[in-house]
Amino acid sequence: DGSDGRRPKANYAFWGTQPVAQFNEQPGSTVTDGPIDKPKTVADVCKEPYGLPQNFEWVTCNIDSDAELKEIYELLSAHYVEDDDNMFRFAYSKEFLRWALQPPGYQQAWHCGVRVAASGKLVAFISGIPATVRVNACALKTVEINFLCVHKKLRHKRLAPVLIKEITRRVNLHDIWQAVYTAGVLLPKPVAECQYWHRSLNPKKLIAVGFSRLAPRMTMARTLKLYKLPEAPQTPGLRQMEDRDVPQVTALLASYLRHYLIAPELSEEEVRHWLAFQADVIYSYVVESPETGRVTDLLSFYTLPSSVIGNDQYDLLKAAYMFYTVPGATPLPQLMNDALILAHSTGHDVFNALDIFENEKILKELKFGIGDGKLRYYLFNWRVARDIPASKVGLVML
Ligand code: NHW
Repeated sequence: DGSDGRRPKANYAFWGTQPVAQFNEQPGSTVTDGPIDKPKTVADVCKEPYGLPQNFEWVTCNIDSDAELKEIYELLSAHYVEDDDNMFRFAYSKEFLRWALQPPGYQQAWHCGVRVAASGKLVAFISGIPATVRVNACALKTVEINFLCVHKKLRHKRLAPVLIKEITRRVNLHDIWQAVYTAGVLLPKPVAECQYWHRSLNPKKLIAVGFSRLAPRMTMARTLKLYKLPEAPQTPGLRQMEDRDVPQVTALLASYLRHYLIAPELSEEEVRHWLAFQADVIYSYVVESPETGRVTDLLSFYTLPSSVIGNDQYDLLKAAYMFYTVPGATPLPQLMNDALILAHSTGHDVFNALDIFENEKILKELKFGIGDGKLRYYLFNWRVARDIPASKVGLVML
């Protein structure tokens, strides 16, 4: 679309009209954090859905219905995010989508699809979930927008702006005026820019599918040895998180996330939802002190496989992504090493992490290699006085 992904495009026909920070804003002209639009009320919000091109219609998807969940799953499996070389495509599982789309307080109206009227085929989707996100000193009632997807045959027809405006309308009807989202692409204007890092767990498969290459002067045998991990975690007292841990984990997370400039504020109910162990979706562990019985640390990662496009040996790459991890009594490198061990022993091929939290300092020693993908964080209708460095980002989006 004219953007090399590193430099802004000359013109953003849609984003130039939206209440988001623009690239051409004078540096230093922004004094304080605050909304971009003039204040509005629910009464100001249009009660009718946006117009769609002929032959298309809006649908509110019911995630509880296996059939409707399957339609979203199939749309995303075939048409969602691919890497720059089109070798891999995110393959969120149905169980994962249910977890991601139904946190406490979720609104069905924010699971928004577009169908072809005649056939009923689902051809586009966008979602929002409620979240309280603190940005600097302000706790914002927001939605997190995710899973924006348009069928490949309907690309570049300006359908995405219609989806974005419609979800905005549906969210505004609930008196919510701010949103948070992440994307690999460069849009006006990131609040933070983060870097992906990857740690090989199953180097042989990663090389076979073209995810990584044998390093110069390295044999396969030496590579396997380099990345080899113990069978079991090393931290005494580390175990799967259980429901009874929720109050302590909520407090532990809250006190940790205070150190970051953008971070969620999570209720006990939300912690219960986001961190309940669910194999192949979300893996969560705590360290329980053998002396006091108190929970001192948290470690978690989620499973997001990618389809391997056009490889006849493998069709799925199983990736683990770092979620919320809190070093309390255990040093972060040790906790993260246990995360690698657990991700490996649960069948993941690679462990991905961003340079957010304190990760930057420890990724190299844990044998992560820098990726070629960036992830940008964006705020809708909220201006910040200063960009946030990756090391001050404390929010993970799925
Ligand atoms: S990022 C993943 C987005 N999805 C994918 O990459 C899947 C594969 N690609 C597609 O399906 C996580 C299409 O290419 C999409 C664009 C649908 C991406 N975010 O319809 P047109 C999220 O889900 C702009 C925002 O012709 P298309 C976060 C683009 O710059 N905008 O393009 C989602 C251009 O605008 P411009 C994006 O290729 C956050 C316009 O779309 C974008 O057929 C959404 C072109 O539209 C992206 N990832 O469809 C915002 N990619 O100004 C939420 C492209 O440059 C905002 N564009 O002319 C908050 C709303 C709630 C507020 C509540 C208060």
